[in-house]
Amino acid sequence: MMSKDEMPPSIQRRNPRPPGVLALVPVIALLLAGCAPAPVTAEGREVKSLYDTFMLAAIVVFAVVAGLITWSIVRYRARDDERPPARFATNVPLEIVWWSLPTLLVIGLFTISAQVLGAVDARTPASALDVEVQGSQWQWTFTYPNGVRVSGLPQQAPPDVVLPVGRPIHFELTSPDVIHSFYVPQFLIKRDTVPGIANHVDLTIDREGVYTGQCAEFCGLLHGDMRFSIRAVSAAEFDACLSRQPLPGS
Ligand SMILES: [Cu+2]
Repeated sequence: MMSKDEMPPSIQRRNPRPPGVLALVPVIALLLAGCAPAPVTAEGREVKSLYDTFMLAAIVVFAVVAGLITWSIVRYRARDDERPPARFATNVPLEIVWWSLPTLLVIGLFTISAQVLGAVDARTPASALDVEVQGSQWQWTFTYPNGVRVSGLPQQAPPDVVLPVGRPIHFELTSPDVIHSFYVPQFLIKRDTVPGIANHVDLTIDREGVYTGQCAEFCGLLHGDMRFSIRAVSAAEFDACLSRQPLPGS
């Protein structure tokens, strides 16, 4: 057989040493975790914290498992000058460890997930601003407590909904036709509008800005046009907007 030094350079270049792919995995995972948009609601921050916790747990588990596998391969590789390593059928203490650690990890992740889910799904106090949100083919209609509506039309400028920061908002979600999904990436929460069911999501926006939303459930021909934007303003500016008729953007 031809040794590597005897190979033509072109062949040597086609067989490079394998890169440290395993070392890149945690880096890629961290970069992907950074893809989640920065949350702008109190509830979104809890969701982001949950994402980060899961990512951290996954990195630790990967490092431990890959590290033990690598150590076992190197430490117990076959050597000509050694007898084969001892073989065991069972090892009760070790089995208890590798059964209990993943079980405790799963229970812990389940517990904090249930806590975050409960907090995100909680109804806000009676002082919340009630906003009705109707998703229909293919537009969104937002109705304020005073009856003012902000509505969009397909293939036209999306509706611009003005909302206050620092005040709980109760979104009542409905649909007259098919399932749509109310989704603003910076909120980190998505909720369906389902015909015949009054769904809801309660949020407190804590940063002023304009946040683009989009229907996230394929609902037919012009699904892609079901966009909207939420303009979060100070409470004083919101009250001033609400007292004007019609609202900006309506
Ligand atoms: Cu849709």
